[in-house]
Amino acid sequence: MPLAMTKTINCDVALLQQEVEHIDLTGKTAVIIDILRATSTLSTAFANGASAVYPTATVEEARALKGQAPRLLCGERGGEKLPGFDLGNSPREYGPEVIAGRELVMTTTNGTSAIVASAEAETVLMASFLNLPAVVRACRELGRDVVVVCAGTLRRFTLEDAVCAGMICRELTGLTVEGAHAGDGELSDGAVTALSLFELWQGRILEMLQFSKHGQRLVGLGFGADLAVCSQVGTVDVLPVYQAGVIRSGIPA
Ligand code: 3SL
Ligand code: MG
Repeated sequence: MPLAMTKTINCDVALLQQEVEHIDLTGKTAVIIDILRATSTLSTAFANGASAVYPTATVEEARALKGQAPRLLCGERGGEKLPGFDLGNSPREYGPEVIAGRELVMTTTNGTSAIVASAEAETVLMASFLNLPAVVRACRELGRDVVVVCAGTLRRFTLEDAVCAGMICRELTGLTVEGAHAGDGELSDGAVTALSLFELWQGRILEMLQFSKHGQRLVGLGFGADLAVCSQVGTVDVLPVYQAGVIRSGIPA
């Protein structure tokens, strides 16, 4: 549907997940982003046939949930797989031979806590570059105001989440920084900041991930190949949705 025919959507961006406690998410669509690497890994897991993912903020909660069913225990702390876990947080571990038809419990340092913290929104979607077009399409169809929540890293701003947030704002509203306040939809200062960073790195997503602090850290940990995977735009058509403690693919009817 052309943008002109859609309802006006206001876009807000929380550049850090800790901002969420100051934002009223009631009646809105929340879009959670942790490009490196939780939401990129979630997009991959659903594209490869995961049936459900239970995100938890803590390792203890994850271990308790794993005990309730034959689920794969997944996630990381400090970027590394935890002792006794089945999988870490690299999208390259989530192939169809491992994931198809399985339920997962997942805990990551920043991504899963951002998901849980946004639960009061009307709809909570998980976005990465990989599934960005599917998320934008869903936001348009839902027609509600959007709050994009950047997970950040250990309460600090991260470049990669903000650039993806800016790309979502651009795709959703069609607005540029120059004309940010000239359109129908309202953009918050967070959204304009994200849009500026997207304009700076547009067409250079892999380069941006390699430039980012967390990208460099992952390279140091031996996960450099994950950057190329996470930099791809629109390669999977999945829509992970968080509701009542579990993420499933697609908005429930
Ligand atoms: O913080 C997170 O949620 C993770 O995605 C971080 S890491 O890329 O696995 O280090
Ligand atoms: Mg991150």
